[in-house]
Amino acid sequence: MSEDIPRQDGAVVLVGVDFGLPHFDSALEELGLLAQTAGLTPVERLVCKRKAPDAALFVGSGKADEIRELAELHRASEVIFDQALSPAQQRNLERALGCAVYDRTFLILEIFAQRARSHEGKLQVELARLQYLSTRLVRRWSHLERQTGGAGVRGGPGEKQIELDRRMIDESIKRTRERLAKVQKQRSTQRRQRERRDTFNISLVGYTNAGKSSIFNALVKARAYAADQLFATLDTTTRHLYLGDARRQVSISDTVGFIRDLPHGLVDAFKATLQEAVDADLLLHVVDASNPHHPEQMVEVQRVLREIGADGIQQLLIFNKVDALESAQQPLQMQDEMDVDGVQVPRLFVSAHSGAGLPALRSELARRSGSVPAGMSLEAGAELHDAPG
Ligand SMILES: Nc1nc2c(ncn2[C@@H]2O[C@H](COP(=O)(O)OP(=O)(O)OP(=O)(O)O)[C@@H](O)[C@H]2O)c(=O)[nH]1
Ligand SMILES: [Mg+2]
Repeated sequence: MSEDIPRQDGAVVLVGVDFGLPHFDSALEELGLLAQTAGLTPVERLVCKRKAPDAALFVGSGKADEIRELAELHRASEVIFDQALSPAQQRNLERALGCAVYDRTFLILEIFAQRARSHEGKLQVELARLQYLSTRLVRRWSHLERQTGGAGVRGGPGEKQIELDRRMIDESIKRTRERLAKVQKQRSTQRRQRERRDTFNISLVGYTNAGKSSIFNALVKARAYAADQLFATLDTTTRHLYLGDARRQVSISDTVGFIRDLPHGLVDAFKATLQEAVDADLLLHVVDASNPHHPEQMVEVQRVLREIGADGIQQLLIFNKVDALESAQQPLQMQDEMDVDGVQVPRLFVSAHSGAGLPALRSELARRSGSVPAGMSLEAGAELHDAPG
């Protein structure tokens, strides 16, 4: 029986099902990066095509057999699907495959849980995780029992157990929400105390791994954590940005990255963290120009910006990592404009690594914030100020 096969902890088989959607990642590259970021080791990747998901198993039963054999062959402890599975599909698959089965949503939640540092971040992730789990009444939440002092009975998911579990999880959700509301209230008071009106606020936003933290570091000469991992940054960091003879204070914030199919609960939970972006005077939308999927990534970022209500803020597109482009792909001009949802958005090409384009970015920021307008009148700078009051 498959249960008897010794499994290698952390070895995972990745599965992607191509339903003919344009963003299908046939190499499962992003899922592989997500798995690695969560500390897992992908040992095999398998993709298949289907018209629609099977209601019970997501894939066909023949494919499920194939996945089970692959998982046994590699002694994988888990199989991870690139798409969201329904709770029933997840349960059925675990039975059919003889090992733990997770989906992309769970993986993203796991990473956020590992990464969260601030009190608020931890609460936000916990809330999103509880909401995800509340629909999946399975045996995965021993941590909850520990927290609440234990509801005791393990054993099969009988009605009674499920009832207990449901109540426990609902109570945890309620408690977490209350704690979060308290923290967020304190935070908004602090924010109001900070004199924002005279400060020009810039926020870096973009797909995860685009290079936001690297650009932030290069601009403010700080050392925010930048790494070849997804979601290296979870908490918003804000610093003053010195742009020559500033007439006006400029602040810049590095924020959490976005990703395709960001679990809904997470977008919700991170709204407070992303508040810096919503309140910004200018968004620097950082794009990894060297990633062949960057057009889809940009669409996703625009979608999340709409969702958090930041789509009306003026943007600068920052096409980063030009050093990694082949010579045939190098931009002809380092500054131009690009059509984004029917709007012409100014675009700058830069490299946080080589420093190319950064002086131009700094002067563009200075110009927009009204801080170093060599030859620019005070009045022109003043136009950019928030309306008083
Ligand atoms: N070649 C090249 N790599 C870069 C450049 N800028 C950043 N990187 C690399 O891209 C990876 C991601 O950089 P980060 O700055 O952590 O990206 P981020 O957007 O902050 O990512 P998250 O916080 O995870 O959302 C790191 O391995 C960086 O070294 C660049 O200009 N050129
Ligand atoms: Mg970052």
